[in-house]
Amino acid sequence: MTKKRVVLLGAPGAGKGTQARRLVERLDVPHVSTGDMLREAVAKRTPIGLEAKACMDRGELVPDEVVIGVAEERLARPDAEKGFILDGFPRTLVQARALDALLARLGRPLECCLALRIDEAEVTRRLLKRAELEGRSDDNAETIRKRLRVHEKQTAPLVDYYRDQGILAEVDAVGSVDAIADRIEGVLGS
Ligand code: B4P
Repeated sequence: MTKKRVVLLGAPGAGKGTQARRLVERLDVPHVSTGDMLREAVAKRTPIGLEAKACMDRGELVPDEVVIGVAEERLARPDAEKGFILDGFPRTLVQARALDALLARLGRPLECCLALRIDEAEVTRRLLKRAELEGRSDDNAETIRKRLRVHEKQTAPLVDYYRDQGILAEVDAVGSVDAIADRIEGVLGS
């Protein structure tokens, strides 16, 4: 049976958003991207957006309590009962534990953490290319370096966290978008 309660883990630019958009179409579950939700809050100048903007522009993580609130509110909505693709959340151990506690309360535990494996040179190349195409304020050489350091320190340890839970699947995230989507499909469908 296909797994439908999934976390996508990976460095900035690993392709979490790209693969999540494919998966939600195929599985007919909501795409829960904390990055997208925070960017929307920034665009609307909400209090959360104003707090998040400075952190995002510096390449730092937005405070746990802010992001946890945003993610919990989204996951508690009825459409997430059939499953969800979490993209960019959790990013710290505190967030991972809060997510586990929420899903335990809802009686819908995670089924899979997909870790996208990719090296720094390739993600830097992708993000600099995205900077040319989309002009995102956190896609510049200095901020990308900072985001990669933050990822290594605060997010990479989640691989062990989910390995210990027995739900980790590592996927090679280099190659065409289609090839990577096929690898992910193989993992989730098994
Ligand atoms: P995110 O929006 O999550 O962004 P990301 O990590 O940069 O990107 P992603 O991995 O999704 O890459 P994408 O598919 O777009 O986070 C932004 C910021 O928000 C964070 O730095 C932080 O400040 C804040 N934030 C978000 N969540 C948070 C949390 N939980 N806690 C605290 N703070 C949080 O791919 C990148 C590029 O590569 C694209 O241009 C794409 O077209 C290209 N690409 C994708 N796949 C490719 C492939 N196979 N080959 C070539 N190019 C590819």
